[in-house]
Amino acid sequence: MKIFGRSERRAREREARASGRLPPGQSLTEKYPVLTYESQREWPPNDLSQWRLDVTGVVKHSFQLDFQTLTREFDVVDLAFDIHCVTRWSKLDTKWKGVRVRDVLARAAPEPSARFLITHSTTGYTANVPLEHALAETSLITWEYAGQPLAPEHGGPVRAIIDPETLYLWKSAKFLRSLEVTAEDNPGFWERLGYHNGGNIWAEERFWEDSGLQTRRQVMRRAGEP
Ligand SMILES: Nc1nc2c(c(=O)[nH]1)N[C@H]1C(S)=C(S)[C@@H](COP(=O)(O)O)O[C@H]1N2
Ligand SMILES: [Mo]
Repeated sequence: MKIFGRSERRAREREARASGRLPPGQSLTEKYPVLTYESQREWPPNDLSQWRLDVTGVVKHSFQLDFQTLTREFDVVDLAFDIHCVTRWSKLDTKWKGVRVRDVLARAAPEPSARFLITHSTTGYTANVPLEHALAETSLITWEYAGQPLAPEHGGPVRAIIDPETLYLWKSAKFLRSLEVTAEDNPGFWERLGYHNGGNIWAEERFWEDSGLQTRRQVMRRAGEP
């Protein structure tokens, strides 16, 4: 089956670059690469009826919800946007169904001290962002990609997508388990291992070196840890 010829991919890439849609240092993929550090036996059951989300931290109302409650009590939206991985692939016009993170956070009512969101996976993976990225129009709790249930290798049954047109996709935790609102920053899984704490794709915030930091200790200090 021919999906896209190589010259066609290049033509699309040139067009995306010319129209300012392709961030610096990225190239287009027509595939959907899988980037998961967890081994398959750590993945959660691929079963929406068993899935739960905790919303916790510096909020007035912590709560837990199941999938039925999520889809019944919040607006379900269909969104299309581009995604960008720090390993230099970008994918245009990806289509998702989900509930906006900001709607779920609004129910929790963040305290005035709230400044960051840490998303947690069932596996222990975490990703940290300033709250404004969590509140972005395109930040989603999602269970459907391209009209199909989200595949386990892409983070099913439910994953987060966090401000994908501003932040590299490592900020979007697969196997979503909880949203933790915090007053202090707390570098996540890849941030502790050498990825930039910010992760802005347009500023190419890829690795510690890009922020002038060299060691994990400097990264943790910058985040407020003594
Ligand atoms: N739990 C978890 N979430 C994760 C990752 C991971 O390894 N584990 N990888 C991140 C990275 S680096 C990217 S690019 C995207 C990849 O999503 P995909 O495998 O569906 O393309 O998920 C992000 N979220
Ligand atoms: Mo990535």
